[in-house]
Amino acid sequence: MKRIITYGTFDLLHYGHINLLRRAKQYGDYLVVALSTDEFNWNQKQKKCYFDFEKRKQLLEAIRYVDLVIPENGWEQKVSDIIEYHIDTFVMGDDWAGKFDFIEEKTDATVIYLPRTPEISTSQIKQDLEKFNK
Ligand code: C2G
Repeated sequence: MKRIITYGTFDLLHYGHINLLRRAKQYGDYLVVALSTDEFNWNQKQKKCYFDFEKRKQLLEAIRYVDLVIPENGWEQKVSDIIEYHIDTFVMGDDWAGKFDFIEEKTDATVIYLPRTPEISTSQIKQDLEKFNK
């Protein structure tokens, strides 16, 4: 069984996230999503989520490509996650290109960066909604 992992906030879940998850799943049979906790988002990513962790987790668990959702509590857990969950492939959108190459030195996992879906983002949705409601 080929196992994949990816990380993210996935707030205001949109088709860009789904595109990433669908393509990530193509690298194997079992996709683990490490979902950023509310504390991690706020303390380390300066992101205030619209949906809290439990709601974002519920949404991700409803996606056919996702097999397991685990919490992402910090930047440093990736290597131990990959070992603990016997991950073969680590996948991220290419806005992270190069940032996680160290994983290939520290684990047997392959690192893949996939092109982002260009025109959509959570911040874009929030900006558009503000405009619509003016
Ligand atoms: N993504 C994408 N296309 C978009 C928006 C997002 O492919 N239009 C991808 C991102 O590249 C990322 C994943 O979807 O791989 C989740 O995006 P975010 O929720 O914004 O995740 P991020 O804040 O980048 O957190 O430790 C890593 C971090 O947790 C990643």
